[in-house]
Amino acid sequence: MAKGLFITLEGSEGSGKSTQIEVIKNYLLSRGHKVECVREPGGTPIAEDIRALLKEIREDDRLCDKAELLLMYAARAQLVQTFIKPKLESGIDIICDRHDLSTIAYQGGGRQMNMADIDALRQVVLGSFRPDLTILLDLDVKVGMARARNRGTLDRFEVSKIDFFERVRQAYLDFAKAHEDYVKVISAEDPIETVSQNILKLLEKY
Ligand code: Z5A
Repeated sequence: MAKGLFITLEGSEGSGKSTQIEVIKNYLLSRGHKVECVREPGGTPIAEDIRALLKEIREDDRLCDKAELLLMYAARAQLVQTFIKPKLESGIDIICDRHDLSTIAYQGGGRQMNMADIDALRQVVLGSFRPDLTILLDLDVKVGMARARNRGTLDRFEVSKIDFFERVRQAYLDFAKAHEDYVKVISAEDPIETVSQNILKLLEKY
């Protein structure tokens, strides 16, 4: 049996990943694929508990950067081992809202953590496992922040300052440039329908 496709969506906050994931799902379903969607951090009961810890702003304790990084990889290990790999093996396509590139962008770029540490953890958790296709939705940081802020209460990541999100965006673009074979950049500043059409064009080509 053919393996499923592993497609990831990346981008900073408000870039429209959750909005566009349905477009990709419907496209694949229309082509006769079996498809499941998940998000990171999260996607299994244990990984969703870790997600809650990661997003919560606590008055009694502050999550330090190293703990944040380890929790991201703990959640990813659980999701990849118990959900993503078995589904792909059984021929089901997986579309994942964020994956390992988010760690490179947020913990590597945003938090300016040591990339060698991140690479070492990736090796332990993922080895050579990587997406077949990553769609990076890129947009001006201020536009993304305004979209996210329209939704109300901010989580532990969303309260970050603009220079944090500028570093995240730059790390994303740098990685995309160095991995053009599977990371494709699409502007997320256009209207929702235009972004969807550009994603569909990319999938047709792919
Ligand atoms: N994180 C990390 O640090 N390291 C890691 O390794 C991983 C994650 C895996 C997860 O939060 C946080 O974890 C994330 C990074 C960190 N934090 N940040 N910031 P999340 O999953 O809750 O948040 P998110 O991934 O950033 O999702 P989001 O803010 O909901 O963004 P989105 O899914 O990309 O956007 P959306 O919900 O589809 O759209 C947001 C709004 O914009 C909504 O009202 C839409 O209708 C609107 N929208 C979308 N597209 C458009 C266009 N084209 N025009 C106008 N309006 C639009």
